[in-house]
Amino acid sequence: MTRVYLALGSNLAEPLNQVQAALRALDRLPHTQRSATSSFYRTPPYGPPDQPDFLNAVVALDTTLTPLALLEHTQHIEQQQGRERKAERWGPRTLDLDLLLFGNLQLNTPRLTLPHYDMHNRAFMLLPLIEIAPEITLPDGTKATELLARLDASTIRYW
Ligand code: 5RY
Ligand code: CA
Ligand code: CA
Ligand code: CA
Repeated sequence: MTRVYLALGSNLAEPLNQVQAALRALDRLPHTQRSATSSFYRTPPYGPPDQPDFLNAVVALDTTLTPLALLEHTQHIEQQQGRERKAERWGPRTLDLDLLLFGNLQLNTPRLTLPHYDMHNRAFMLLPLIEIAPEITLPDGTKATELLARLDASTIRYW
């Protein structure tokens, strides 16, 4: 059984509904239990500007699925919720599910990088992660709280 942390993001088509639907879909995954869910946060868009604020959250899952099997399931949930592949990278989306941590696994493949390649720069991932796992460390031993302390989280509010 592996503890997994999954980030949720939405900034289209009623983000609260999107994220609640995603939680129900995650609860239907085989061989997987949702063990914690962060608060829902309203965060300004990073990357391309001129898009709506995001709803961001993080959930903890306990699973016996493999990383790639879990990735397949999360991508299927994104597709079920109308995720569109647009030409513009990092445009607004109905639902984005990102694997942050999969136990202490480090993995670098074309399909999947673990830990998430940019989580150390993203307060909208670290703040909800720390809410549900205050003591969490990355596989390299770095504390998530140390990473967040270097970032500006002052623009993050509750949804
Ligand atoms: C930067 C560039 C692209 C940061 C930077 C992305 C979300 C990024 C987002 C989200 C919020 C994206 C990826 N420098 N902003 N921007 N929440 N996803 N607030 O989930 F994150 S696109
Ligand atoms: Ca289940
Ligand atoms: Ca993302
Ligand atoms: Ca993604």
